[in-house]
Amino acid sequence: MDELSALTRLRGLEIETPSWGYGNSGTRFHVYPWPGAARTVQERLADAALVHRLTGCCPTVALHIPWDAVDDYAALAREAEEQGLRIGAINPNLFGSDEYRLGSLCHPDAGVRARAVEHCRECIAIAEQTGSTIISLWLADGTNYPGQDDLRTRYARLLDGLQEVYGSLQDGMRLLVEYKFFEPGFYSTDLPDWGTAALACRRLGPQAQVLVDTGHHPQGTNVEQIVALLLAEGLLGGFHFNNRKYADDDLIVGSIDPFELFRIMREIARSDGAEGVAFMIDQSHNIEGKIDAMLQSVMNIQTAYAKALLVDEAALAAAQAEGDVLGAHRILLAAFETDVRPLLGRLRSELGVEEDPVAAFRNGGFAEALAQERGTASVESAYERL
Ligand code: LRH
Ligand code: MN
Repeated sequence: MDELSALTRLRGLEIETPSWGYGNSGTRFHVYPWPGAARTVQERLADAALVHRLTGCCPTVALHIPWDAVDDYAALAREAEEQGLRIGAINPNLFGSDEYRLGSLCHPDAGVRARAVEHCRECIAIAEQTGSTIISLWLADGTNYPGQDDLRTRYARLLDGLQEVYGSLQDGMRLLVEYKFFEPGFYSTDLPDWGTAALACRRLGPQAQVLVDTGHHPQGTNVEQIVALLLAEGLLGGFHFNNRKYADDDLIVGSIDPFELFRIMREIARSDGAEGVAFMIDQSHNIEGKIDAMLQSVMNIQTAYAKALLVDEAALAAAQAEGDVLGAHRILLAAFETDVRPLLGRLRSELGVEEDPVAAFRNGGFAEALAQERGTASVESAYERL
């Protein structure tokens, strides 16, 4: 499409940032505290609001419960609003307590399953108070050894549990079902792939859709083909954007394979029916600054989308129809190799933000001010808690 139409589409791209991406997160080996990193939900909201002020396209922040638990969620939503932000997806946490050792919705014990459903219902009630319309559900459920549990029985528990959660959704709310092929389950995972998530969503109903976390696939997976299929089926609810070289590395989106991100965003750019797809980031920044990492992530998504919007679709369709294999591929490459910085510069000047939000952050003294104000909070890693 032409630049003007691309600009219109780019103006409509809103990216949700994760509250947990602003805090000190690390690996099981160590958590390297970052000076000025957010320590409370209020500081995480303030950082998300800063990212929105510097990009003009991140008006919502996702919460994770209980990491972001407060007494008054309506008040929290008002605090966010005062900073030009809205509360976005509510993420239940069905992996962070001892009783989930053998799973949550798929746990052998009915009492644990019931409490897991209850936690999801609490998150639905929170969404009502924050005005959120998305419940974003990922299950760590799985097994570590063959024979540990019955795979078909766990699948039946999964469907029953999801059905109970789905039944508690309010009108206008969506349940996004996130899959992941392994970890922390190292033999089986109860929601391992797009197929299982899609089957479950079809059984649940129209308010259930699949969430594609770009780091949750086996090596070599054609993620854009999964996206194309889910779009065709009306089952693509949203993304958790990040990048990886090996496993679920949760690195800055587009930092390892920008061509893959371009191919994914092209499936969005070329298709109608992408309305309602939630573009959310899900990353943990272990050794780098949190806010400029988030800003770079937003820029990488905008860059991939801008390039994808510039694909000459008519010429591509003609080359594909003629079976001109290399010709078709080169048309895609031409868009990917287009320098879209001038186009994004126009977008950002229209949005009233700096041409380079990362430079604006770094040259604006924000990091120093936050480090001054908040200091450096150290966090123990899993191993260090031993
Ligand atoms: C699981 C996951 C999920 C979250 C968590 C922070 O790997 O992608 O989306 O709840 O990361
Ligand atoms: Mn995720």
